Amino acid sequence: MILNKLNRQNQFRCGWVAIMGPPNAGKSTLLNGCLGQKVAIVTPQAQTTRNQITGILSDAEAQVIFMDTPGIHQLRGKMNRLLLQSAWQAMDRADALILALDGDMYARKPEFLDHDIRPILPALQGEKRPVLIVVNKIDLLGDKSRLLPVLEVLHAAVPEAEIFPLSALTRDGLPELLAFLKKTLPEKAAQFPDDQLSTLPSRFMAAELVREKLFLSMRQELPYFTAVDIEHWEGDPEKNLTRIHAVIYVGKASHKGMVIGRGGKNLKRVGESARKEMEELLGTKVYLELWVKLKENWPDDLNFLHSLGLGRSE
Ligand SMILES: Nc1nc2c(ncn2[C@@H]2O[C@H](COP(=O)(O)OP(=O)(O)OP(=O)(O)O)[C@@H](O)[C@H]2O)c(=O)[nH]1
Ligand SMILES: [Mg+2]
Repeated sequence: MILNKLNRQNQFRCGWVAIMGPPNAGKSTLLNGCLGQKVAIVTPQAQTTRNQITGILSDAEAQVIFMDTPGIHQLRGKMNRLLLQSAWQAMDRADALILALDGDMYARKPEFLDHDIRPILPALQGEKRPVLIVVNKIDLLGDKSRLLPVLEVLHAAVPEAEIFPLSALTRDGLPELLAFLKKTLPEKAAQFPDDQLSTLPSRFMAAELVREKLFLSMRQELPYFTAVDIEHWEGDPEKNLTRIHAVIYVGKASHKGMVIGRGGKNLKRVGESARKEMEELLGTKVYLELWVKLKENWPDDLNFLHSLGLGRSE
């Protein structure tokens, strides 16, 4: 009997965890923080993530397969529909759910909280699976007591949820979240080898890095109207080199010059910083060529969006 109980306690646990929430809450930062490595791109602009991004955390006790998702919002258009679709698909297959929220913002502007959680709340209320609410960015809060009204509203809205105030960026509070999460996952054998960090191909990650650098180099709305695809990928093991040709698609002719920048300056900057991170990712030297191409109104072209993997889930 005692032995039986001990065995049960030592059972390996494995499951899928969807990280959902409004745009810019820090979902991708939370994924990277949990893994201790960068898998998802992060920028200060909302609506950075466009795909379901898996990140796998394995240790001796459990394997947690996180799914980072696009922010849930109420915007229209074909692309936004696909973004929402992949967020809801992640929720469907998850064993546990994380709702990530920007705690700092709601402490300052409580009136936004209701608006931002409204599209997600009905899906969480009465949920049988474990629900964890991450109240993120607490490192930005001087006076932590300002969070109390936010926590009260959240507790009243989803009483069965476990609430974790934390900072995904500094990782303060992450160990508690992970410990709780692991305990709640189903008893099951690992689904992936323990050294696998993601299910995403390097090709996709390389394209994402270019997109991240575009977001970071252009502060306006423009990056929303860019997409990146890898046209050519060739490894040269003898030279320990990877040759990558990436295409940056813009939806309007006027955007082309803005991406390229005066004298090609912006494109060069994007290329240099993306290349450096690709070298870290691949462990080889990278020769990166970037092209900017016009594809009129690509955010409304469903075939093109599908070819970028939008709306697809693991
Ligand atoms: N200070 C602080 N900033 C954070 C924290 N978490 C995320 N951020 C910042 O918030 C911004 C958005 O972070 P992301 O991780 O891209 O947010 P997201 O929810 O994935 O956003 P979308 O993919 O656009 O929906 C970035 O500038 C992050 O550096 C945190 O704990 N503390
Ligand atoms: Mg994101």
